[in-house]
Amino acid sequence: MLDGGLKFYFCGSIRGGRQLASDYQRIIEMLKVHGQVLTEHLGDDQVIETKDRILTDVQIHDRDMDWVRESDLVVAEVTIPSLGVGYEIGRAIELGKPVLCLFRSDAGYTLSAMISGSEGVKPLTYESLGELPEKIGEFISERAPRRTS
Ligand code: 6K6
Repeated sequence: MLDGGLKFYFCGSIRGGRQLASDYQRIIEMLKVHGQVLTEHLGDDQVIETKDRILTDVQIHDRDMDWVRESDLVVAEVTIPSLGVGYEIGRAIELGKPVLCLFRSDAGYTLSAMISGSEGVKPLTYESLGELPEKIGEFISERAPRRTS
């Protein structure tokens, strides 16, 4: 682990649809057991509706990309198709970030081949949130950057 603990960038749909917002909140809580979540607001409709609404799209994009650069690991909930989440995943791969993509099998969506077929991501299909703490722990053990000193 790096000095100061792990930093996660969590991705989840906003303009793509907020039907799974409460699940995003649960996943963010699971990540917080292991470190800091830079995008904690993604589980909270009220913060998104108020605080982020006052930012321009350019400010949102630039702030979020700074956080992707700062993060050690990216965890994306990809069940609801979202252009923003797909974009963040692609940029994170190019930046060499480990990316875990969580896809819920029973929600009636189909995952894009550009995510499930990408070598740059670890895809994980799940049926219930209860499966995730263990799987997230495994991803962190396998892929988290380690202190060299
Ligand atoms: C509120 C209502 C509409 O727009 C807002 C404020 N927008 C955003 N605030 C924070 N992060 C955002 C915003 N729009 C996109 N993002 C980033 O893209 C988040 O990190 C999400 O992971 C992803 C969501 O993309 P869309 O395409 O579903 O919005």
